[in-house]
Amino acid sequence: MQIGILGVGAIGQLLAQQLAAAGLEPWLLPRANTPPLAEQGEEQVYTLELGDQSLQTSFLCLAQDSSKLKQLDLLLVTVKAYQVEAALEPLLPKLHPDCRILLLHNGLGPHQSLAAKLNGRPLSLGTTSQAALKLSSNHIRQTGRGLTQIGDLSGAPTPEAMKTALLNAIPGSQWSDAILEALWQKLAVNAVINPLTAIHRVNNGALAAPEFEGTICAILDELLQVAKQEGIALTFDALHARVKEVIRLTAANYSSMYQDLKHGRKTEIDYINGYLQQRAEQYGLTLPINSELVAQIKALEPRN
Ligand code: KPL
Repeated sequence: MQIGILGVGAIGQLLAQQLAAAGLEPWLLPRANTPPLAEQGEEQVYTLELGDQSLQTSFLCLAQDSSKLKQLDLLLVTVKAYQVEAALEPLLPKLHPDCRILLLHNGLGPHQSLAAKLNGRPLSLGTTSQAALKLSSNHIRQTGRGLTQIGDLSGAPTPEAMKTALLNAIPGSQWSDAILEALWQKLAVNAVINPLTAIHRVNNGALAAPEFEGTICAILDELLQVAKQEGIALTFDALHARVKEVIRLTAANYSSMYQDLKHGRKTEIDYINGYLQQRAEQYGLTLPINSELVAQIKALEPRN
């Protein structure tokens, strides 16, 4: 089975290392217009720091027009939500029609905008709370272990051998037959933690303070109104408990949105609270709290 990884950021590199450790030899595909680390067909050494261990692995880096793209059985897409369409679309005609796409990003949205372009190609979705920090273009440190959930959305189901290979390789991973529900739960976690930590410039743990409780409940109430319209079965108590648990488990972390703003990068707000806002409009709902958070984050994003 040949796996490709589109996007060689922290999560892309982490998964590449985990797949390689399980003997799967994935190929790496940097996004177009990012400088390739190696010429097409060349191997490049990547480093993973895990605790006091340092692991070096060589990966084959493919160019965007490599004939090897046709050999892929699975393309794992690990770029940011707002990069998915632009990164994936030019590659689709170069992939074998049976090559499965697996999207792994924070937030929701690209699976809907891509649907018409996939022409029946199998699509799977996933979410991970593993965490890694990019120290340089080919060097990461794993900063958190966590749950990875993967499931099928459309097209042919994932073959058993591929499922087993992925679940064996990725620590803490599980198959989800209701992947959209799992992604909405993660959406709830991100809709609370990401904008609040970025606006108040605090770590995740600071949100345990009583002053945030009202806002947290209001964000979740609004999310539940939209989820209900979408036919996604979620309950307030379960979501609230999950959000509180993630705040506790990742207390020392700074959210990805906090870090994006700190480094002058665009955020994934359009695919998190903005996604809720956009879906709400379809149903004639208004989401005052989520819309306010979107506006505040947009005001903090770099202009261009
Ligand atoms: O996914 C995250 C993020 O920062 O994007 C959480 C779970 C909030 C951890 O920081």
